[in-house]
Amino acid sequence: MATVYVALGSNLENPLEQLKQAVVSLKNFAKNFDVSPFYGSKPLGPQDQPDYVNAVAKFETELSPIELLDKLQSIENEQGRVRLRRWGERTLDLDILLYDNQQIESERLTVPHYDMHNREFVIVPLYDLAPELTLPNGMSLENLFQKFKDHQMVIFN
Ligand code: A4P
Ligand code: MG
Repeated sequence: MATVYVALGSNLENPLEQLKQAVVSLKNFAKNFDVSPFYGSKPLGPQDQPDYVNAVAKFETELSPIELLDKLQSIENEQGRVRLRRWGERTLDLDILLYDNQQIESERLTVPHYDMHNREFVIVPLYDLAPELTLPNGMSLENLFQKFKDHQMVIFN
C-alpha cells in the first residue's frame, strides 16, 4: 500500500463543485482518505482566465503510479476536461504530487510534481495535511511552507 498526495485544481464550470465531485470519485479507490481545505488562488500562467480553487488529497492505494495516473485522467475526462493551452483554464486537473518516497522520471510521469515547491496553492494545503512531511530530496515541508505562510488565498470551507 502506498501513501499518495494528489493536487486538485479547477477554474471552470463551478470549481467548488468540480473539486467536491472529484473527492467523491477519488474515495472510490482510496483508503484512509483525507482532504485539505479548499483554497481560492490567482492563476499561475495566463492571467486572462478565472481564479482557481485548489486543494490537496492524501490517501493510501494499492494502485501503481501509472495505474493511479490512469484513474486520475479518467476522472478528469469524466468531468469534462478539455486540453486547451498550457497552464490554461480547466474544469479539473489532478496531479500526483508524491507517491510514497519515490522519485519517478518516465515519459508519462514526473514525481514529485516538477513545480510543486514553487506553488503556494500546493504547498499550503499540503502543509495542512502533513506538516511533518519530508520530500524525497530531503527537503522539509516546514521549510518550504515558510515562504508561503503569509499567503493571501481565500479558504472556502
Ligand atoms: N504528467 C507528468 N507528471 C505528472 C504528475 N506527477 N501528475 C503528465 C499528473 N500528470 C503528470 O498533463 C500533461 C501530462 O503530464 C499528462 O498527460 C501526464 O502524463 P495535463 O494535465 O494534460 O496538462 P496540464 O495540467 O496543462 O500540464 P501541467 O504542466 O501539469 O500544468 P500545470 O503546470 O499543473 O499547470 N493556477 C492556479 N492558481 N492553480 C492551478 O491549479 N494549474 C495550472 C496547470 C496553471 N495555473 C494554475 C493551476
Ligand atoms: Mg495536470
